[in-house]
Amino acid sequence: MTVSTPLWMMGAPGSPYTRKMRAILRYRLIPFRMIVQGSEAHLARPRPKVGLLPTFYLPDESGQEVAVTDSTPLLRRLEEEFEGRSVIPTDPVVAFLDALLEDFADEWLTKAMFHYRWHYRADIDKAASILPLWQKVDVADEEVKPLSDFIAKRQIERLWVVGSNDTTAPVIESSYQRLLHLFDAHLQTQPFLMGHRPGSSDFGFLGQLTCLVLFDPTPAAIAVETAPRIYAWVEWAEELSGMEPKEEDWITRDAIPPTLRALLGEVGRVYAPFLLANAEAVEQGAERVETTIDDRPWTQKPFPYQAKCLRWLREHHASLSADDRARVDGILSGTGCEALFA
Ligand SMILES: N[C@@H](CCC(=O)N[C@@H](CS)C(=O)NCC(=O)O)C(=O)O
Repeated sequence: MTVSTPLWMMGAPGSPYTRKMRAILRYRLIPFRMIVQGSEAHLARPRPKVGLLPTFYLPDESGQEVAVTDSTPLLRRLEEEFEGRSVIPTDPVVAFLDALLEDFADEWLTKAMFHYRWHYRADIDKAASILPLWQKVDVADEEVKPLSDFIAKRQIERLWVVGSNDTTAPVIESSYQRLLHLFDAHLQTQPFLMGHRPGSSDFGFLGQLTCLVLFDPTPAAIAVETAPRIYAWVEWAEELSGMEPKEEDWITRDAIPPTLRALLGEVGRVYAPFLLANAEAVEQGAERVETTIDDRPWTQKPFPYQAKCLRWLREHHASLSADDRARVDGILSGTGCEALFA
């Protein structure tokens, strides 16, 4: 069913996936209307199966408006519905690397995002005081206070979902710091992960980094001190409506930048072992994921959605032609990511 514009989206500025999708709509010049959670416009619309931010309202096969979530399939549906300014690289080999890095941002970098927002006092206080005002700004202070307390309590209780705890904090924090360094090195030679035009992975990174680098004080201070270029990138890349992308702007399979392979090395170092241990725990119905990541202990509740992420990545890998798969495997060899597809 073709969608009509403007697209309607419910989201919030504090949500990394909202920022990811909003930046894609802006870059792709797709007209949209954004509404906030809890507003009249939101309450009048259908509810998704799982209430997540952002939620899009799109027609189903019969033309009926339904609520749809999950940025990864959503942005791919928009590719089918709207032509031009694609965020999926044309070469299937490059598109695979893009999908892998997008998944890493959505599912691993978000651990840092959620961890930093709800772990240290300064970040908790800032988020608790501002997040409720993003639902409605014209309210008296006494009305905000209970909402602040409610949101902070609920989110801190949910830290286990992403695997942030005292055991895993050092792994998450050092991965974030390495990532800043590696991404900064990459950006010194080209403006996007995917070359001179952005891919879905760029928007995945962007979404999480709007929180980490622009909003939450602890990770933002680290970024501004060690990688000011990334701060500049995030503010700039949120609004790419004026760019004129060309086919030759994508990186090519024959010249994968060493700095991109170094980033894939971070994916292999932390995210690959996590995905494998998590999928095994989910499969065995285990109470906990207990593994070693980056030579340090890792423990968290199993996360069924992320077992699906591994399955999707494997299906994508298997769907490549034999030639393309061999090229991908060659690029991933030695990064640690190859373990995902062994
Ligand atoms: N995989 C989803 C994740 C979306 C998601 O987890 N959104 C968060 C906020 S950024 C959420 O709505 N969490 C539940 C809640 O806050 O109630 C996507 O890519 O859109």
